Amino acid sequence: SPPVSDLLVTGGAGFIGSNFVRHVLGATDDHVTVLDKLTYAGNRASLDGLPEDRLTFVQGDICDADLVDGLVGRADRVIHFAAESHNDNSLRDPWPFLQTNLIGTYTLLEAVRRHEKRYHHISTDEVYGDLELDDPERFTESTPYNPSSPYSSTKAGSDLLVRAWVRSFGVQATISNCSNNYGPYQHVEKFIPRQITNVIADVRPRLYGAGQNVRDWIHADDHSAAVLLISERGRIGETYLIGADGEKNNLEVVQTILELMGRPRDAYDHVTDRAGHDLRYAIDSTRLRTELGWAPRFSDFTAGLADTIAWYVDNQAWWRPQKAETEAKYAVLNQ
Ligand code: NAD
Ligand code: TDX
Repeated sequence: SPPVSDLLVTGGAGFIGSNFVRHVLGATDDHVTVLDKLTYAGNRASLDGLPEDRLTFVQGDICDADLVDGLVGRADRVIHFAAESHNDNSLRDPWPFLQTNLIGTYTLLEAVRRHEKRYHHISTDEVYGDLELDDPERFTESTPYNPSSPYSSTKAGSDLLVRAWVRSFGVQATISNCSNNYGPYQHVEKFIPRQITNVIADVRPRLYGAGQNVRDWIHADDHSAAVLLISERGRIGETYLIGADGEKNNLEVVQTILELMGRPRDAYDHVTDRAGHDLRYAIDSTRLRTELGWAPRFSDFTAGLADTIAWYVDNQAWWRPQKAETEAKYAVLNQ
């Protein structure tokens, strides 16, 4: 069996980070140290029930260079999920995005450079901008960067820092850019959990604009498996796109949620569109599939969505405390 590693996972109390920690503790014998600031988006309860002898939780900021230096020095490899992650928040107040996404990534890169540790950087397909609805091409590893929002521009900037640290300082890093994730433990500010929890609360789902915008959905557990594989076997300096051929427009997603929850398919409202709203994302994940042999396990979106709805129905204590505050933030934008 492979030697046991100590993984430093930043943002491990967030949506994708907590799914990743659960995945790693199930699929390997590795030990995980989570570094998470527990912002509004982080929740310690998302790591409940995991084996305590293999998980260490540290509450702290990735911009804290002394703290990061000590933790990176003790780890075998670093997997960086922590970020400010929500586009709508970045339109209200960009500053935390610059701080965490750019300065935080810089702080981690300096530490992995000093300690010569392998680093995997989690990013998004939003760095590539958007596609026309009828564009036959999808995003690949060579698509030029063209981000639209404060969120995606700071993620793009963080990716470019990683590339520069690889080239100029020989840092042992890989990057992945994934499409839209869904699954358990996603904050109720995001599209799918917002609509599921609205319907549970008897509030009509809210569709931005006409609902024609397309997202390429992947289950968070498929993302986790890809990240684990790349962090172990990906080629240093390479970028891998992660996607599961899951393109759907927002209207179709809302209608599917309504149908699965026993409501009429037209029981939603149109609200003010997002400023600068990207039209379509779509990922070509050929490199990841052919080079590393990854394939998604959740190929049926409707079944994955039904499981996700069941999770939000069964875990109301996890999301109820955030719901009112989240909706109050949206009310300011008339969304
Ligand atoms: P999330 O907002 O649910 O979680 C982010 C986590 O990072 C939270 O636990 C938060 O407390 C923590 N954090 C924030 N600032 C921090 C700081 N300064 N120091 C330490 N911890 C801090 O986000 P998510 O949706 O799980 O996204 C995780 C990563 O995946 C991000 O890098 C995001 O860009 C990327 N990504 C997300 C998606 C998606 O669909 N959600 C798709 C592709 C890529
Ligand atoms: O109430 C809503 N109604 C609506 O129509 C919300 C919250 C969103 N939307 C639309 C906007 C998008 O077209 O749904 C789509 C998905 O919205 P979000 O969940 O906010 O995700 P998106 O902006 O696509 O970004 C997500 O995927 C890429 C993550 O939040 C990012 O962290 C990731 O990088």
